[in-house]
Amino acid sequence: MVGLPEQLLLGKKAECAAWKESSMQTVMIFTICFAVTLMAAAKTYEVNTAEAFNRRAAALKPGDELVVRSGVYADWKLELPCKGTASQPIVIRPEQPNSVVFRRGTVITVQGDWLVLRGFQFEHCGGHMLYLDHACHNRITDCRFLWCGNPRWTFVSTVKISDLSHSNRIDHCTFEASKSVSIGQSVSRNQQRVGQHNRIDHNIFRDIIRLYGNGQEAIQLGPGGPSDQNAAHAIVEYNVFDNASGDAEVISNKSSGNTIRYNVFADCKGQLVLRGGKDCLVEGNLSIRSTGGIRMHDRGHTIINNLIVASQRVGIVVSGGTENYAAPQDCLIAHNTIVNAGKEAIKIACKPEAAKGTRVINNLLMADGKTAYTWQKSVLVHDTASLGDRVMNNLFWATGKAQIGDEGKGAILADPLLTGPAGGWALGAGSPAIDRAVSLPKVAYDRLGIARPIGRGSDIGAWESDLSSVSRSQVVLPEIPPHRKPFDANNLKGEKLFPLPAANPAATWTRPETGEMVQEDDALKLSDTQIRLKTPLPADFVAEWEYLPTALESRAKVTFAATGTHGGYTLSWGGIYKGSKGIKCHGIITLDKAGDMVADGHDIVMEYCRKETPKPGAWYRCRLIKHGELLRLEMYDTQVTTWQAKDTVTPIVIWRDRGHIGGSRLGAGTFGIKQSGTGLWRNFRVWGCRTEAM
Ligand SMILES: [Ca+2]
Ligand SMILES: [Ca+2]
Repeated sequence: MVGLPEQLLLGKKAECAAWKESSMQTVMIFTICFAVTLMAAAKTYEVNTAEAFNRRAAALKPGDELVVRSGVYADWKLELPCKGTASQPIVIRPEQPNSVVFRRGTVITVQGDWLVLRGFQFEHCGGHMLYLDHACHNRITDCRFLWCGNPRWTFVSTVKISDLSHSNRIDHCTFEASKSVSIGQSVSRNQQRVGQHNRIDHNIFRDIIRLYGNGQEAIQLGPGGPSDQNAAHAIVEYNVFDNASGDAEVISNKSSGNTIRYNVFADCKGQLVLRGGKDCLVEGNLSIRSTGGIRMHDRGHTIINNLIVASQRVGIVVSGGTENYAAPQDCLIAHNTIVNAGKEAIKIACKPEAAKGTRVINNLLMADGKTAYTWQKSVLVHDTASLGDRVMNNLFWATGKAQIGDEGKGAILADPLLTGPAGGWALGAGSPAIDRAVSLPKVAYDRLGIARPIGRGSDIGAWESDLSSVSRSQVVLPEIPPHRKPFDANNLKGEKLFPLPAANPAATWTRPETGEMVQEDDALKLSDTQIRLKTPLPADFVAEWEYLPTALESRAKVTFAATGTHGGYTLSWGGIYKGSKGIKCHGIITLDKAGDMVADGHDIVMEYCRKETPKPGAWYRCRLIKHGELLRLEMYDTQVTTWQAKDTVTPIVIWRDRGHIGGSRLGAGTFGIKQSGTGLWRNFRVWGCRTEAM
């Protein structure tokens, strides 16, 4: 066992550290607790208010259960200071599975130990909503975190693990559409410590859409800085990252001694990144159809048995060192199988500082040269750092326009004869990879946990097996999520409802007596006024418009599915928001339903955030879809963010109205625009939804 720093034994959490520090002591404490528990039978308490929850939570004993009655609760501030034991954990759960939804400003601070928080759903909660604050041996399991996080500051973690929080487990949870970091380990104020032996396993991270240039990683193991070099011994395994595209780093590793294994990455606009820290093990992960597989910095990493398929750019990048990014040193990249990377299967960078001492051995590398971008060339190994003989005994198979590149020493140039379904391949009979690996004691198993070697020697690549041995595998990776077609609102568009020919008097805006509406060119200039469509819209529609604020202070709203002038859903944006750190954001979009805010504050920051004035002439192209329970606002063009590729659609607000907020789902109703200050509107169009699409 790795010894904990001495300071852990001081102060409030001395007890927490002591659990780990001495097994003898642990046994004694267990025995005492067990005896006490036998005397006082465990109890179950039901609560339905935050006050009752906190009052009960402060007094819970080992083995007790705290049950939250079924319901939807907003803005509960909860504290869990109680302590269970290893054999008698305290369970906090909903009355029935999935029957409790916490939303918006709900915050749970766990300071206790041996607690199990199970089966809750969190919707639109903000950053740091679940905080493990000097808490140990807790389990967060079977919870769903939907649309949580802080879009104003994407670096904030939804689930935050503090520096003195050890041996916690977060498992079988779903993180969907997170707006900032989903799970993050933080450090102490002096940047030196990071929590140890935490395990993040069997979770799903799904549909995370990038809102900003940085932050919003699915998992961040340490925030970077001096703590990089401290051992966290985190284990991240059996997680699925499905369209987890919040940051170029799907997992950002910034601490040492971590194990990241048996995860599946599919369709992510990013990759697994060892950004800082040393001595990490990256084993048996599967990456498919993502931007990249693995990128690495710093020293002593072991990257083995990974399968990287159809990565748009690079399979594995051994980065060059810079002032802030340590050059890789003494790493082992072995027994990986990389198929059809669009650019390099393995790229070894040299600038500004070249990787040193890194070995690239027994990898199976093949490509057919079909790249995602016409300007790309597929090269199997591009060794700009001149590792030379340290690239050895790899199998290369380049067909079509692909090139072998720097083959190093002892290369085998032959078709590996992969067989079986894509992603579940094995080496076919007579494969030149069989038994041809040089012996590496560090790689005692293959990617499915089968002991190497079978036969006369280990096989090159990630498998030590033929098809028959797959059934004996010790490791069962999560299923690869199917590739989903991007949502396309054009497929929903049916009959055009607005604008209709001028002869149709129903297709006009109404304005209140006091309103001012001036037509300038093809745009409506609205100043401190509101207008409304004369005809209500159907329950399902697609609306598009373009908008230009004339000042940062300008605010605008669209309200739809309203009854006359009342209720409805309202999307608001514009104005100035000043965050806790004094950061000014402009153009923040929020959604409410019948006056009840859906999200914690704000949903999204538009491009002119942190700028002094709106861009003159920068029209924001918006598209609103209301279809069944789906509400979706898209921004369409380069004005949304500076980092977006041209002409991409960015979904800004996606919400499924399941009736948890503001009563049951709203149907047909009026559509109105409200302008505070001055803004320009143009090209307003509405379609009904095609019935066959419904
Ligand atoms: Ca990042
Ligand atoms: Ca073999």
